[in-house]
Amino acid sequence: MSTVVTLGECLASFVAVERGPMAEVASWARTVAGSEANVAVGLARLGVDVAFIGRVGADGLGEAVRRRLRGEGVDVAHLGMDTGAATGVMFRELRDLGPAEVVYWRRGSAGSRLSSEDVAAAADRFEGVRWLHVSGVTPALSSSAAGAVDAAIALARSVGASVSLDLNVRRRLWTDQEAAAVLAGIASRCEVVLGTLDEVALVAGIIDAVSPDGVDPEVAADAMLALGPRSVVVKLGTAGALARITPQPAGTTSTFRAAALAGVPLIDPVGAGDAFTSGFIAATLEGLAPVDVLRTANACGASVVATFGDVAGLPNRVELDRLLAASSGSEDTLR
Ligand code: KDG
Repeated sequence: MSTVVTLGECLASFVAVERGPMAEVASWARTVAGSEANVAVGLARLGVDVAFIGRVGADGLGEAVRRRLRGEGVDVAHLGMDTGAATGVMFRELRDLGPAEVVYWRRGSAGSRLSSEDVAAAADRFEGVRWLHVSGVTPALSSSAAGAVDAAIALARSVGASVSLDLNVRRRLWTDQEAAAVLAGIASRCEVVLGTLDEVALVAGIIDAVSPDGVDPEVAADAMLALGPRSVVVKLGTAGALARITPQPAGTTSTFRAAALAGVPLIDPVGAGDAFTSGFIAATLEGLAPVDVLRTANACGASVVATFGDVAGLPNRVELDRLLAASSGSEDTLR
C-alpha cells in the first residue's frame, strides 16, 4: 500500500558533462528527470512508500527510466509502456553565467499521453493513501495529462488524502496567462501549494510578469491562500523558505520561516525544488513542527544543489540526519 501517490512525465535527461553553451557540448550523462518522479525518488530514499503513475515509450530510454525508479524503490506498477509513442527526452547544459538552455523532445511523447484512464486503472493505489502530489508541469503537457491530474485530485479527495501542488511554471510549455488560469483552478482543490515567489505571485494574480522584485512573500502567500489551500510554501532559494499555514478546521493564519543552509556549493540547481518538496512531504507525514518541516525541506534542496543531476543528491535518512545535525545553528541569517 502506498502512503503517497504522484503522477506525471518522467524523461530521459541528457545533462552536459562539461560546463558551457550547448552548442559546444560533446559529452552528455544520461539521467532521469521529471519533477514528480524526482519527488517520488526523494520520498523513497526517505523511507516513504510511494507510487508513480505515468507512461514511457516501449524503448530503451523508457526501460532505463523504469529500472531507475524501480531500483530506487518507487512502485512503478502503473508506469505503463506505451507502444504508440517515444519516451520524452530533454537536454540541458550547465552554464555558469545566465540561464541554462534546455531542449525538450517531448511533444507527443508517451508521458504526455497520460490520461484519466491511467488514473482510473491505478485506483487501487489510492486505497489508504495519505497524500497525492501533483505539479504544474503535467497539466501543461496535453489536455489528456491535465485530465489525469484532475482525476487524481478527485480520487485523492474522495479518500480523504491531502493534496499538494508544486506550481512549477514551465515557460517553455505554456504562457504565463495559460499557466496562471489552469494552476489557480488546481490550487483551489489542494491543501498545500508550493512555489517560488514569482510562481506564487503569478498564479495568485498579484503580478502578471516575471518580476517578483518588491513582492512581499507573505502578501503573495496570502493571495494564494485566498484561492482555497490551507498552506502555502514559498521557496526563497538562498533566503530559505516561508510557510503561511491556516490550522484546520479554522483559526488564525501563522507564518513560519527557515533559513537556507549556509555555504552550499552551486553545482547543479535543477531538481532542488523537487528535493525540497520531497523533504516537505516526508517531514509533514512524520508530524514534525512547521519550522522543522521547512528545515528538512531546505536541507534536501541544498543536497541536490550541491550535486550533479536531478536525483543524485537526494539524501537518504542517514544523510539527511547528518546534514541537519551539521547545519544546525549555521544556517544563513534570515533576510
Ligand atoms: O524540477 C526539475 C524538472 O524541471 C526537470 O526534471 C524536468 O520536469 C521537468 C520539466 O518538465 O522541466
